[in-house]
Amino acid sequence: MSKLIITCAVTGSVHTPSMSPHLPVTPEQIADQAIAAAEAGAAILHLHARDPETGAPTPDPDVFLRFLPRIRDATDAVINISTGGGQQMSVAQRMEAALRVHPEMASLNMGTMNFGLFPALDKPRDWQHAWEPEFLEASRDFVFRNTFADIEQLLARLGDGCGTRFEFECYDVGHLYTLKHFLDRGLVKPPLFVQFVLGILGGIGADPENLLFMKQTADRLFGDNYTWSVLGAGRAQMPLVSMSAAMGGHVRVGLEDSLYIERGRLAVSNAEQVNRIRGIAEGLSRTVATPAEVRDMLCLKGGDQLAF
Ligand code: KMH
Ligand code: ZN
Repeated sequence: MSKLIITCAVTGSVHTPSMSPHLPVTPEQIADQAIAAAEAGAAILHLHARDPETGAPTPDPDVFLRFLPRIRDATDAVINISTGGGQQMSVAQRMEAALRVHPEMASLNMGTMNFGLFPALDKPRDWQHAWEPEFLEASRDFVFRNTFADIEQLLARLGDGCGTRFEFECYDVGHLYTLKHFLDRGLVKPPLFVQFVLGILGGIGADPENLLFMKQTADRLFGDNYTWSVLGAGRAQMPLVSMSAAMGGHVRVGLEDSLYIERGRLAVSNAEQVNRIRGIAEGLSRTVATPAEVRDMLCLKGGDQLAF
């Protein structure tokens, strides 16, 4: 089995500050937690930004630039900027930060879909900010837009234009076929780094059988041209990433994907989740890949090629 790539998705745009006191929100908190996650073994840091005052997701490149230099200077980790952004952001806004900083990696979401966060409203909470329940409720009518034209634009402007390579986020089997379409057209180049995303309401469910099906389908479509990683949303996180580690895949953890370390216990940090999967993987005789090894495995341009 190859060395294990651990991606840590540090804050995201799914959870809101009232759900966990440990969710990093300010540039300082995002940088501190990202650096600690890298020290724990995360070779790739998948990053979103939040408004430092309210904790609401923001696409503002200036906010990204309040934490990116600190992370770059303190770690060798691969910086991966989200182009999925969050609800209430246009596709143009979602790509702004990545186009500004020319990261080694960026996420690329492989299809338009529903993305339901509103079940989180079922749990009664004291909301710190009025925007939080409104944001979750709005997801009932939210379309997560990733059309063929959007994907083509990102591949051209960010991939060809900035030398960025992609974390192809596939939330269902159809997204794998869309990726294959772009491979056949020569618009994406191997080795592909495919993130199987399980457990989002609107995408494929977080069942082990579905992971096997995604993997079997990707094997058929991509053969030796790809490497794969898994993220499980919410309580599915640790079981599914453990399954991936056992099967020879790579893993993504982080508070973007789950706020918990185990049933009923909030993770106190991103690094805690990185340490947990690292221990599980090492118990399975998987060795964790360094950022340099990841650059080699995924053909990345190098951490000295960033535009900041
Ligand atoms: N929140 C994840 C399920 C992105 O940033 O491009 C998906 C994600 C999207 O990471
Ligand atoms: Zn993300």
